[in-house]
Amino acid sequence: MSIIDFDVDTLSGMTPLRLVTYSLGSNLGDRLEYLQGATTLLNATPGMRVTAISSVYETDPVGLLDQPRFLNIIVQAESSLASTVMLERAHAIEEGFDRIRTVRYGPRTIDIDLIAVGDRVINNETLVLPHPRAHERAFVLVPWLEVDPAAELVGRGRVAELVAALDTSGVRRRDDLVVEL
Ligand code: PH2
Ligand code: MG
Ligand code: MG
Repeated sequence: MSIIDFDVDTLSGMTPLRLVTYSLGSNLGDRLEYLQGATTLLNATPGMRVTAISSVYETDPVGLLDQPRFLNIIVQAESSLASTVMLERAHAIEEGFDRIRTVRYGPRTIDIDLIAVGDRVINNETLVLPHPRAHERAFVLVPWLEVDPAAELVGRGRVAELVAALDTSGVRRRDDLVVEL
C-alpha cells in the first residue's frame, strides 16, 4: 500500500458526517431474520444511525448460479466513523451470525457489503470504495434507487441510469416481507 492510498480518516480519527450505503444479502436459513438482525446491529453501532431501509427483494443468484435465491436489501446510515471502521463493523456482525461461507460468491447466511461512503474513493488491500462490482449488480442498484432516487455512484454516474441499462428481471420486490428498526 502506498501512502496516497492510505485512508487518512483512520489516521485522524475524525471525519464529517457521511451517508453510508450497505448492501445486505442472505440465501441460507431464515433469510429475513438474518437481514433484520444485521440491520438492528448496524443501527446499534455507536456513531451510526440508520436513516433508510429498502423494501425486501428476492433475487436470482449472480455469479455462482447453482445456489438458492437471495433476499437483498439496502441499508443507509449517517455516520462519521472512518470507512475502515464501518467495514470492520460489518464483518463483526457477519461473524456474530455464524456466517457460513465455503466458496466465493456461494451461499451465505448473511453478507454485508459496504457499497459507498459519501463520495469517498478508496483503494487499498482491505477496502475498495465504491464497491467494485456495485455498478453491474441489479440486486444492489434497484433497492438503492428505491431509497435514494437521486443517488450517484462515484465514477459510474447516476444509479437511475445504471438501473435503466441493466436487466432487472431477476430482482423481485417482496411486499409481504419487511425489515424495520
Ligand atoms: N452476493 C454475491 C454473489 N451473488 N447474488 C444475489 N442475487 N445477491 C447477492 O447478494 C449475491 C449474489 C456475493 O456476495
Ligand atoms: Mg457480497
Ligand atoms: Mg461480502
